[in-house]
This record gives sequence, C-alpha cells and structure tokens, in this order.
Amino acid sequence: MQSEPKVVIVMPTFNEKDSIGRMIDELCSRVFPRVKNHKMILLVVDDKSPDGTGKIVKEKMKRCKDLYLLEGEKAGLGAAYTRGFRYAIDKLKADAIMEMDADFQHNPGDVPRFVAEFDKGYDYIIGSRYVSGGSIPEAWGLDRKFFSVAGNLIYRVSLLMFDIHDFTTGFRLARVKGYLDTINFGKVFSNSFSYKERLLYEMKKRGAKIKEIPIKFDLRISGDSKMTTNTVTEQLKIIGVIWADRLGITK
Ligand SMILES: Nc1nc2c(ncn2[C@@H]2O[C@H](COP(=O)(O)OP(=O)(O)OP(=O)(O)O)[C@@H](O)[C@H]2O)c(=O)[nH]1
Ligand SMILES: [Mg+2]
Repeated sequence: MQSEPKVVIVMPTFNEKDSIGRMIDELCSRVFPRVKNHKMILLVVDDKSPDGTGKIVKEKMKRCKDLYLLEGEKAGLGAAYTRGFRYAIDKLKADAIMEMDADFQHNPGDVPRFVAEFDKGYDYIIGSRYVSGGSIPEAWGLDRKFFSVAGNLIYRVSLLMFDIHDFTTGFRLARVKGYLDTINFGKVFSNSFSYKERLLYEMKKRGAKIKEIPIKFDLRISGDSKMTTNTVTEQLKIIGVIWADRLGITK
C-alpha cells in the first residue's frame, strides 16, 4: 500500500517570538487536520534567535507531534532554506516542500489551497500577489510598493519569463521527486533572499508544471523586517547569475 504524500512546511525564523507560538498553534491544531490524505509537517529553521524563538518551538513540540526544529548559526535566509530543504528531503522524506514565513504575512489558512494544486499534478505552486485576487499591503509605504512592483517587472523582462508574475514571493510549494532532489542547493543558492529567484529558475529549467495562485500578503503582525539594502543588491545580481547559467558560462 502506498503511504500518503508528505508535505513539509519549511519555516525560517529569526527573532519571531511574538508570532511563532500562534503560527504553530494555527497550523498544528487548525490547518493540518483540514488537509486530508496527506502527512503534514512543520519544520522551523531557527538561527539561534536571541529572543528565545527556539525555546517556544521546543515547548510546542511537546504537544504537536508534527513539529520539528532545526537550529543553526545565522547565515542568511538562503542558507536557512538550504538547511531546511536538505533536512526535509533526507531526513523527513518529503514529497513536497512549502516555503512560508512565520510573521503571518502568509495566511496559514491558504496552505490547503497549495496542497490541492499539488494533488492536481502541478510541480511548483507559487503564491502570487500579482495575479487577479492577490495583493500587497495597502499600508506599505510608496517606496516598498515601488520596489516590489518594479522588482517583479524587472525580473519578468530581464529574465524573459513573461508567464510569471511574482518572483519574490516566499509562499510556495515545490515537488521533491525529479525537481528539488536534483538541485544542489549548496552550489546554486545564494545565502540571501535571492535564493527565491534562483529556485524559480531551477524549477523552470527542469520543466516544472507551474501554477500561480492568488495570495493576500499582509503586514507582519509584530517583530522587525530582516530585509536590508544588501538584499536589494543581491536581488539584482541574481539576474546576471541566471543569465550566466543559461549561457553556460558558469563554473
Ligand atoms: N533562520 C532565518 N530566518 C530568517 C532570516 N532572515 C529572515 N528570516 C525569516 O524569514 C521570514 C521572512 O523574513 P521577513 O523579514 O519577514 O521578510 P519580508 O516578509 O520580506 O519583510 P517584511 O514585510 O518586512 O516582514 C521570516 O519568518 C523571518 O523570521 C535568517 O537569516 N535566518
Ligand atoms: Mg515578513
């Protein structure tokens, strides 16, 4: 008998003490029981947050059996995802991996919609703010709105990927077999936020069947943003890196 597909949500955290407990409760007690015929797991990848995020997760693990914690040194978002993806594939034997933030900008209630598209046969499901029905926070300042909208436009045009509308979203689901398990994360992922564009490129390169589904991206409920100016530079550099790979001029 075939076992039910295993979906692992990889959730990186750095100083998210005010949201992580609520997020775990929401996923473990409300959302996971709603997803029938799948084994749902939450893997928190915490970089030894000084605010005690890891301690809260350990406490919650006593009651939620589908919760795991992976602790490590802080080396950036891409590095945290690399660790998380590897653990989810090698140790947890995931069939699909979701990326999701801890600060409630991603609605945990949307998780079953991603799984439903995976069941239809899609390999890469992208939670998109820039398709009909999706949105960015009304309260964002003009600068943040501009960077997000213009950034995505720049990616579409410069990477010639006109079928994709949201390159920088961090709410996604990817199939493992034939896709994530063929990617050398350590080699291709940058440690920064730009791992996102690279992962999208790698999935497309492998011929993934892609579906963008609308999401409403909210304001973070508490805590501080981890985006920096460095993030913006890295996110522009990734265009050159992807073109170098396309043209076969990488090492
Ligand atoms: N483990 C780990 N997690 C990180 C790191 N940087 C960011 N995160 C987490 O990744 C998720 C996304 O980071 P955010 O700072 O929320 O980025 P953002 O959503 O683009 O920015 P805001 O809209 O300001 O929240 C959050 O759950 C963070 O706690 C990191 O270096 N290590
Ligand atoms: Mg956030």
